[in-house]
Amino acid sequence: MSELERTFVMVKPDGVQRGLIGEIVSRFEDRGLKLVAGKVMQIDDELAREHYAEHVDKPFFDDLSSFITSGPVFAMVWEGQAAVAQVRTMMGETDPADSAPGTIRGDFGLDLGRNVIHGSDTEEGSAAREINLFFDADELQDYERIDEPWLYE
Ligand code: D4T
Repeated sequence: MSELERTFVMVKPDGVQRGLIGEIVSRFEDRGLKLVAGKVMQIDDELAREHYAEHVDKPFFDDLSSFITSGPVFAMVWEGQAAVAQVRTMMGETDPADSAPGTIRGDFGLDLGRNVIHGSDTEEGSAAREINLFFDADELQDYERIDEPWLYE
């Protein structure tokens, strides 16, 4: 087994309203990833600006900020081998219209501005930054899944 990673994942307000939390959690659980934190929460304007700092000056930022603060999200941390990249692959492309069937956005989305889920990108430090932004250290659980010997060589 190579090193385990943690990644930040969030069901966005559209996914929460459409009742997709359970389906999305099931996909990651079935894959063998381990849920180490999760909470329903509301993102305020300040957190939206921090989380989407790279997009603050983009023309779509105001719509993006209104959307992400429009209702509760389900924030999570998932752990597993190459978890950051595996979650990104399972999510599909940023635009659901470009996402393959079988991916979360390819199965549940049609529009770029309603793309159901967020997952940390693979850039070094992104996942750790986002986990720290949304969770306190004592909200993250360390434990073993009973099937770990059957998930990893
Ligand atoms: P997030 O961060 O939401 O998981 O999406 P990605 O990591 O896949 O994509 P991103 O950071 O490039 O975009 C963030 C968010 O902004 C919306 N968006 C993006 C938009 O509304 N219009 C646009 O032109 C772009 C590029 C969708 C996702």
